Amino acid sequence: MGKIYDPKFIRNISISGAPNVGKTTLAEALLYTAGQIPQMGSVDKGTTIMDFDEEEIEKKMSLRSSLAFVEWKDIKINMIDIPGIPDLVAEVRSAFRVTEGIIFIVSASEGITIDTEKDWHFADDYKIARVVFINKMDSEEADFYSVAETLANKFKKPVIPIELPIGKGSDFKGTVDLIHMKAVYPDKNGARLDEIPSDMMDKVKEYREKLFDVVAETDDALIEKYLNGVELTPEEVENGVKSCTLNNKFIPILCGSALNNIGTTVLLDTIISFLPSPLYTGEITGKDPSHPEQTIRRHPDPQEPFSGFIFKTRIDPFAGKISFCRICSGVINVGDEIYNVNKNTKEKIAHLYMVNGKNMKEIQTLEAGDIAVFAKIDSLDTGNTVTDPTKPLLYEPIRLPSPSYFVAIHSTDRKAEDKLASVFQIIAQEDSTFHYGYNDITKEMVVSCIGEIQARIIFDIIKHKYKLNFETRTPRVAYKETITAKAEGHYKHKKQSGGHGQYGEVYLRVEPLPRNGGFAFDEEIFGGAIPRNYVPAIEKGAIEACESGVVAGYPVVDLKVTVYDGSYHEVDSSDMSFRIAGLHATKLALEAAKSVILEPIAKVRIYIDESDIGNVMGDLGTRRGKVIGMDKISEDVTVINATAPYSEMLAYSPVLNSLTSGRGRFEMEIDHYDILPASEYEKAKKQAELMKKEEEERKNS
Ligand SMILES: Nc1nc2c(ncn2[C@@H]2O[C@H](COP(=O)(O)OP(=O)(O)OP(=O)(O)O)[C@@H](O)[C@H]2O)c(=O)[nH]1
Ligand SMILES: [Mg+2]
Repeated sequence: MGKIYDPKFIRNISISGAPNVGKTTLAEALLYTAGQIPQMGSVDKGTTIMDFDEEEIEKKMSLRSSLAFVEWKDIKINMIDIPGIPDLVAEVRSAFRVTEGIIFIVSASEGITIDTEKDWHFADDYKIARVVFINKMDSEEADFYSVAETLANKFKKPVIPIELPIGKGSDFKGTVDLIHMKAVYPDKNGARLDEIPSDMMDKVKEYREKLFDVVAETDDALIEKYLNGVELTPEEVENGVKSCTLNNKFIPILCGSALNNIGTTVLLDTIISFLPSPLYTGEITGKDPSHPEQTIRRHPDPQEPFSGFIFKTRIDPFAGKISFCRICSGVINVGDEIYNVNKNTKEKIAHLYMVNGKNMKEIQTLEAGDIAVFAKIDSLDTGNTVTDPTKPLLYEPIRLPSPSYFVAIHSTDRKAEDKLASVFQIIAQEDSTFHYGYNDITKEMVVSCIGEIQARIIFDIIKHKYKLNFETRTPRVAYKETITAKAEGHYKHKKQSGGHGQYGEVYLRVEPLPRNGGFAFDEEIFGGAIPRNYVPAIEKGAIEACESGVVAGYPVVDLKVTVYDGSYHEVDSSDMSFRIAGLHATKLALEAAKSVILEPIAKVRIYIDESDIGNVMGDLGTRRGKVIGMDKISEDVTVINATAPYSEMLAYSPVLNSLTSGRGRFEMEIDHYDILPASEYEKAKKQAELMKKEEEERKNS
């Protein structure tokens, strides 16, 4: 049976930062320092707790978030190691959603990158307390002071060191604790305290002053003492740093080398002392599912009714579906029944686990503030709220950007194609930013996600793990056709071939409907020219005619077909005859009704720096984009709201990257259809021909 931790003895921490800065290695060092594992594994050898997936071991990088925990001075620290690849934004947002603190890792040799900034802004959005850990101090290119300076200047809140490195590169030995004024060296018992090297005293004085300036601000009594030149005590500084960090007003910088396990004991102490517990963060609000306008409040209190939030799903080849649940309130026990509020289903908890990477340990009970793991409960999906069946409430789902990268999937192997859909389903459960669907117009499977790197990772997994082969290409555009004028069509279907003949005559009218009007059908037949029972067959024929239009063969939409006259034969008329007459009469009417091609228009949101507005707007103009408005959503970020033809935006990702030096991102979704300019007709017709050819090849294969 696992130990049960009171919420005030829990810390939930995200380990975040740009790719390759050492997040997984740091998690490994923390697990080792806290005694959770007997020796440190290595990313390069594929032996870490957090990067356990075959593909991660092969690529030597994290591809999804992993959870593990340590106990440090009686406090349980749940750590989520987030992959650095910027496309995997769902991993960042889901981890931030369920952790009260972040260890932000920055490389001492590479400094801040655009990816660091993006995650930092997410953390600001979620208002999460954080500490910075400047890693890789053992690297020869390490430059702690320059990185610390950039951090201090880059962000609005004070970001100031609370420790300084002793040496760097191969001489990096330990750190100076600026609060307690001690040198801290790694030791077989964790850490050894010593006097500060005398040659560092100038730097120490300089940085202690920076720290004191901020800390003194927290308290009037401290300001007075400080201004009168009275030295603040270590306790006063510590309390000041603690209160500022807990309340996210100040961000302390620490440093070390994850690889050599230097700086980890101070980091663990900092996590438990300065980062908030679930109890500290307190109230969580949700909505009453029956009255969404009403807010329900829960607290990380074991006495309250159970509620939890599923923030992550993993599909394990052996254990099946694994659901990670942040317990927001109450207690969960094996044998309890829980209610999935999103799905309206009840589930019995047969097993409950705590996990360390891939290792799952069965437990009986967990309390509010902790992270529980359920296995094999199919109805649970990421973003679902689970509660005590008698006390439901709904927590807000994880806010995720819409996809901006689209790829069509092609396979010449029919069996592989069927299997692909089921593999996509698994992947979509694990990654909420991955979507897929079959487009009936373009006759292709289209996958959408945040970016090209994410797509490539997913495709590699499918090829290696599921052994499925397929090709990818830019998706086709789902053009449609419509009419721009009223017109009439007449067709008499008459055949005499032994026995019963075939007879049906139809007069009909087509007229345009407003955009999104779809297809409408009506009849105005007088005097029984066509018996009523044949009208549905005529409608069927008209619908069939609209499946492929007369300009390039795309489906025809936004029109009304009205049958107003015709004739029939007592013996030879049938549903089939009238269907054929309806089909041809409609085709003839479409020919006369000035048919045009429609193209999908996307609503686009482009997030950029103010300085890139000119470039981005100029480029949008060349893509037939129309700017609707602009919003400055923060000090650094401006959003351009625009519409643009979907076809022009399919390969926009790399363009935006180069226009904004990697800072920009965009989201889009198809909003409406508009008439395709004549200059683009050739493209649409060529695509239609290709589709036809491919369809024939498929039929013959
Ligand atoms: N010199 C040095 N190398 C380090 C240190 N920490 C990690 N590394 C190396 O940096 C590389 C990346 O380490 P990871 O721990 O996988 O980095 P990560 O941030 O988890 O990377 P992603 O999850 O893929 O974004 C590996 O080769 C590590 O051995 C460090 O403190 N010093
Ligand atoms: Mg990693």
